[in-house]
Amino acid sequence: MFGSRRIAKVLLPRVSSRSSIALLVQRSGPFPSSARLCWRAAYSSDAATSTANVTTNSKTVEINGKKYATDSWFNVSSTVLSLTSRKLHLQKDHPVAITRKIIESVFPEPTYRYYNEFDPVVSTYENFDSLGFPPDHPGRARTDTYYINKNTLLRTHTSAHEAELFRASASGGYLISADVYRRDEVDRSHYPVFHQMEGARVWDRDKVPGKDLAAAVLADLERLPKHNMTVEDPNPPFHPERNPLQAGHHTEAEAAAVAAHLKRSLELMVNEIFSRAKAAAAAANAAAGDASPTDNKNNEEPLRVRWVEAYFPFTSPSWELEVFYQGDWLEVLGCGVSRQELHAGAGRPSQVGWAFGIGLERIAMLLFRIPDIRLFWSRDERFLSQFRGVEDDPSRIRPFVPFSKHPACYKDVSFWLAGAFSAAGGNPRGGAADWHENDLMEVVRDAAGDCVEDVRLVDEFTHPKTGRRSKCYRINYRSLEKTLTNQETNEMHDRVVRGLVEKLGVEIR
Ligand code: FA5
Ligand code: MG
Repeated sequence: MFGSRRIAKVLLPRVSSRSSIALLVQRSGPFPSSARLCWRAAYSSDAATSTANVTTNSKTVEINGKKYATDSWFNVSSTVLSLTSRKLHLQKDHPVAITRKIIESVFPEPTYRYYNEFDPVVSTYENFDSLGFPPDHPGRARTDTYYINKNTLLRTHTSAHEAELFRASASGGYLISADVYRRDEVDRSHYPVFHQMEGARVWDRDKVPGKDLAAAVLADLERLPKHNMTVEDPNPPFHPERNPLQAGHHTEAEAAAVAAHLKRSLELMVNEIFSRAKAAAAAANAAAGDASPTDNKNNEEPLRVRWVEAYFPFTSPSWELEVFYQGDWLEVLGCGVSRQELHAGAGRPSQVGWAFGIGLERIAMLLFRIPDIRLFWSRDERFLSQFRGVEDDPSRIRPFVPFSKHPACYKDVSFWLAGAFSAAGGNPRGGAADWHENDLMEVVRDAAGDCVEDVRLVDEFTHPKTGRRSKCYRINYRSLEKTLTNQETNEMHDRVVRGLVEKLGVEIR
């Protein structure tokens, strides 16, 4: 019954349920409330789970030494809870921390202040409302976000601290580095916990010389270093429909000046990262006695970077920066001119500025050529030793050398969706539309942890008579650290199957 049914044809491309905060805004319609009813808690309410810093029981959860009351919204697995204490961005010589330090060097003190210790537990107000997310925004769904209780969650992005820092107004700019949490798919570039760096720069229109904001911003732009990287930027600084400036708040000259300062600042950051990546590859080649320094074998692709228009509820106009990497455009950050409502709401209506949010793992993967996001969580010396001494001396950065590629073993699981998910289940909403793949991903992560490389939907079927729906997922088991035995893989797969039955109520085919 739990057999590994193999289906050769991969039927559907994978679509991330949440590839970005920006994307989500474009989906409309209220969050399907039935999804809430379908969730069964990912932890046993009786059995207290305990790790170094985390304890849960049916009523409270302790995270980083603080206790929080849980309620029916609680959906954080013990695996994810156990990661809240890791703080990779603060771990000396960890690639995430090294990447943070390099980015900080491009945004120097005292103009920028660094905040690296904010607690991951925030209110729904901080994470969503303070940033202008509408009440029915899909990002608030329990299928996408880890809730402690109805009003408290694990932050999904570092922007959760924006309003607080705008209010404090302690410096001309800031950087926040922190762990962020999203229920998401399982593959080599997605992990339920990753690290973001948020940056912002503000000017006070009442305090700049002659109250000429645009001139002050342009003068600061002039003081920034220049770079000779080619950047594709085909769109105008703002567009009335697609990417409007904030009429009534900013003149065209002001919006254009802030946008130019923002883009140059971020281009300098990308240039810094890629210059270091290039130097690292050249040094590795030289050490391997590989041809002359002019041999560009591993860097044959010239760096390509482009700006694309984007949407965030808390910036306008907005952009994403993409880098051409391994044959495709990879989004590395989102940014824009901060919405004036945020400054006003923080009691600083005369402030104007920009903000950005970047994924540190994504940048670290480019910088060190780290092929799998799970590696960042490894405590294996063969991983960690490759970065030792680099934080204090970034000239020692070298491309990561994979220590092994252990064999993969995939197993399929086929099941009928539970009544509430199934068209035959009498759900007036059509049921199956409320099936959330992220719930399955969470069960898999909980049962098999980092031994799962990816999970893919390989078959779907609707029974022509009963309307019952079935799905088949292929789970690819591969440890980064050792060769899994058949028995280990089978045991993990059995745990996955049991978890799907117990937590999602599916019926195994
Ligand atoms: C945000 O999170 C916004 N808060 C960014 C922002 C800040 C915009 C300030 C404007 C002003 P987004 O969801 O696109 O946006 O994520 C930002 C970056 O985080 C992405 O560009 C990417 O580099 C990284 N990221 C997002 N999801 C993942 C993921 N699942 N795994 C790894 N990195 C991710
Ligand atoms: Mg995005």
